Amino acid sequence: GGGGDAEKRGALIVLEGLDRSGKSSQCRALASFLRGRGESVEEWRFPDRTTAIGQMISSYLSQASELDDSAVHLLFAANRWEKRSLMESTLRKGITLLIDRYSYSGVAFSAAKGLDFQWCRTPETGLPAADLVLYLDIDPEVAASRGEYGLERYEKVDFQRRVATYYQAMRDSTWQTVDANQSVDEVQEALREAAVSVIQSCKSGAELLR
Ligand code: T5A
Ligand code: NA
Repeated sequence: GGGGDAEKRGALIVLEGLDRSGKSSQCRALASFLRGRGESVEEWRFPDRTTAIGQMISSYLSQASELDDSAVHLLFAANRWEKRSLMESTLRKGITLLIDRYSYSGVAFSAAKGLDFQWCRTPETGLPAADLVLYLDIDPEVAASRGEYGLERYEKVDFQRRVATYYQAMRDSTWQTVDANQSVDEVQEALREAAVSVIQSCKSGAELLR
């Protein structure tokens, strides 16, 4: 470390979890908490439904169209690759990215459909690596009781259980698991310290952009 760029680098923080685990709500709250502390933060999400690829994915998820399982897997990955250079330049400006779902969703959901786990990981290789993964751990039955569950393609309890096993297979030292069966405020409290700490280490150049 020691270079000016390393000192300015923002952190790549990812929120992951089963459908309805509370990722989007927590992302919003965490971003506003961090901004209140003077941090520069952008909130992103995948799939990014605003691009041409994202619109194909969105139509597939809402069950308005059918696609081959492998083809849709590659579209989800391509939707991250089309954002790669913007992700990297944003981090290099010292802006922290809070991302609602990332490659872990890509792998866990496709593997749960029966695609080969290693094959699923291949197109994710080379994307910017997360500095911190906040995994919102929820009982699929609790998730199913939350608002609007069941409208999208993957929102079925048995399927979500399989997704959870693939998430567990991807855990590494960047992961922090939070009990997402708790109230919105309790979950938020549990996320803050880890986020503040990783932003500090990225600023000090302790974590270099891989
Ligand atoms: N997918 C995604 C892939 O297959 N491959 C990929 O590469 C990627 C990136 C869409 C689907 O795509 C799959 C995974 C998904 O199946 P999405 O657009 O992120 O992904 O899905 P959304 O529908 O936007 O989000 P989720 O359904 O996952 O919900 P969240 O964001 O986890 O939950 P949130 O915050 O919207 O909350 C859901 C409801 O619960 C309430 C909220 O008020 C809301 O009503 N709630 C709580 N209630 C009680 N206690 C709490 N602690 C609560 N927290 C939230
Ligand atoms: Na969401």
